[in-house]
Amino acid sequence: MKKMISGIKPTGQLHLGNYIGALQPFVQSQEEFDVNVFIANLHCITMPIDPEELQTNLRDALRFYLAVGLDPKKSTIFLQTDVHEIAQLGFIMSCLTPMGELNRMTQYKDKKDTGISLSSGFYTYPTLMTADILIHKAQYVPVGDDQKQHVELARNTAERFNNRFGDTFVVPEPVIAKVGSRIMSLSDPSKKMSKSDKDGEKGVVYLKDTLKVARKKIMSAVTDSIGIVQYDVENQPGIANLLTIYAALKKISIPEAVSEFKDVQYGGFKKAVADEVCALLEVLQEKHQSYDEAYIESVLQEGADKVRPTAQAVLKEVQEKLGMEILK
Ligand code: AQP
Repeated sequence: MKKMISGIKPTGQLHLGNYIGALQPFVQSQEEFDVNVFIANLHCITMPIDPEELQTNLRDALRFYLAVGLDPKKSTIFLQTDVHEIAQLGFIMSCLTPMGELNRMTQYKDKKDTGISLSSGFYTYPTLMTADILIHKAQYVPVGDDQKQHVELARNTAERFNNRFGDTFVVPEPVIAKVGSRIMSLSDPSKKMSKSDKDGEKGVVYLKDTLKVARKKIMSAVTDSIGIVQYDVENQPGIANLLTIYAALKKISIPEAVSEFKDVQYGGFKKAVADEVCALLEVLQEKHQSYDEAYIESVLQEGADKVRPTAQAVLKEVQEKLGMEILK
């Protein structure tokens, strides 16, 4: 069975973009692939955090992993820091990655351009992500559109290592959802829906939003004055985004979604999107409440125990090839 690896960094509450771009594809893959998903708590601390908030966000993320349908009997779920080998391989990967490549990373450039003070951990996080992926020898990495460049970096590093030190890593491929790989902000559809969006009160539907709040956000989503529900990203980005959300949740194609709303006005269309989103949130929130602490901990324990042997073997293989080991 081919392997998949992916993670989410709960720097804030998970949102509809995370669900459509990442969580839903993970769940759809678990019948066909050996799916491994982790909670990227090291990546979380690349930006300033509040420890209490982080605790809540980590636990919520895990509950949502389970609530969306990730089944610990089929998939492996673990916390990044429970597998120490990942951080160690991360340091090795940072030594094998030219700074020029990190300087080209769009996420880094975008954050740098905001003028906020960035940690060196934020700058090197794509090299940790390289380790996150390569340590599992996974073939596929399901990600949203924004993370594709980081998977390319992992591919480059794997190829470079294999050429220089002999065949070691599987060169992974990004898997991007056909519909919904980039859900946009509801208040500014030129921007990605993002946890760190300062306009989260309007632009981001969080999986924990009350149904009333979520519905209000969808009904107030920025649209245009054209008045026809059609998929035109350039001239009607808000409507295109709502169509994408609707199609992704209903698991239909964009043309199918468009044809459902051919003669419908924006108000009616938004209501239909809000109904879909609220139906999803209602189910997820109910399940989210239903897991007790002991169960949550057992899922993480089993996940880390399952992943660790491969991680240890790969790290050892890499260190041996680099001539770093003494004890056999
Ligand atoms: N808007 C989105 N549409 C589709 N997919 C998305 N993803 C994130 N936002 C969208 C995908 O979700 C997975 C987990 O992402 P992440 O939380 O680890 O990091 P991120 O991509 O940096 O997400 P955010 O919300 O934008 O976080 P902040 O604001 O903290 O930087 C990934 O597969 C991602 O592509």
